Amino acid sequence: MDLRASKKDENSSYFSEQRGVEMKVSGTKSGPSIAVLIPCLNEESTIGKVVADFRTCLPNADIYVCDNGSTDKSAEIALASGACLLKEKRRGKGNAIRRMFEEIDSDVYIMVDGDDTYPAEEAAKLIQPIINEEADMVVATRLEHADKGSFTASHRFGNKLLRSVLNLCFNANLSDILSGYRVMNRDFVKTIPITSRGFEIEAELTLQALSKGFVIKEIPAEYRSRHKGSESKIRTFTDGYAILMTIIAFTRDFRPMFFFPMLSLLSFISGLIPGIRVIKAYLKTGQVHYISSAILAASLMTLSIFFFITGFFIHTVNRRFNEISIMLKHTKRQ
Ligand SMILES: Nc1nc2c(ncn2[C@@H]2O[C@H](COP(=O)(O)OP(=O)(O)OP(=O)(O)O)[C@@H](O)[C@H]2O)c(=O)[nH]1
Ligand SMILES: [Mg+2]
Repeated sequence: MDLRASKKDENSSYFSEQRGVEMKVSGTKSGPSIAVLIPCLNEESTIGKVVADFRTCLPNADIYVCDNGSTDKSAEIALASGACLLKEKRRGKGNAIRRMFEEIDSDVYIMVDGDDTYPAEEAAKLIQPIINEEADMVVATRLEHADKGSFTASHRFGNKLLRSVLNLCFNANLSDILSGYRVMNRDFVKTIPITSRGFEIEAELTLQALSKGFVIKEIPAEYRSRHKGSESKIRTFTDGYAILMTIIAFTRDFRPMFFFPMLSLLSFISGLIPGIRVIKAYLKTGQVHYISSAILAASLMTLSIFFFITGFFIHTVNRRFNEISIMLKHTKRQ
């Protein structure tokens, strides 16, 4: 479905009335079409500037704002600034991004926050690796060029912790897994099944890319502090926990030969602790003493074997799925 040229359908909540601004059809003469996707919740103080900045820096791009529940004037300001507005019933940033991925048709997708923390001027350099087909997703990494005050101490710590867990689980070396400023190609956007509802979306995009073999390129970019009076929507612990659970779920499903042997090892060591004295007593006396310790140790050892075997099963199932998806791609191309 192509939202570049016209209103989607009669029942759609997509608004094309742009108050005097004609909707542009990008990618006709001068190369690939570009869509800027902006999730927005109560950002009336900045959304107009973000849309205007992207219109200046990328005059041929189509700009979309997805609002799902703003109680301020964000939606009106976005429309007045020349953006196309999508309304989404389900709350959460992840739902807003998924809606835009589903509905918008383009060659290149830029995802950026509506709080004016990411400069539009950096977009040109972020797009290049996608245009040159060097990467499927370019991530603007913030930690090198972050303004003082743009990260709270807890956010910086959480960022590093989650990044380290993800890098360990996926044998990766990424420096920012939670950046909201990304450029993606059509193949990536249209083939990954997004399931995140909230702030796990950025981590999920990275995890989807890693688990499906898409190429990620990181480029350092400036990260500014929020404007005075505008409020962060992220809840450090609740959202941090949801992101951690997303990383763990992806590791379980896509790195089973790392996840399950780890559980197996943990179970084995836990079984060894009560088991040692049972074995020692048995070697001394030839009889099984400490019955409860023996039962506990045997159960944990059995669990350890069970985890190990589960890893193999899931690995085999994944292999078959990989083969099927490669075969489907081949069939599509023919
Ligand atoms: N549509 C939509 N957008 C959201 C929702 N929650 C947050 N956003 C937008 O997502 C972007 C990022 O949210 P922020 O609150 O800035 O989160 P953050 O950038 O991770 O955190 P800060 O560093 O504190 O700014 C902003 O443009 C928000 O308006 C939501 O439920 N729906
Ligand atoms: Mg922000």
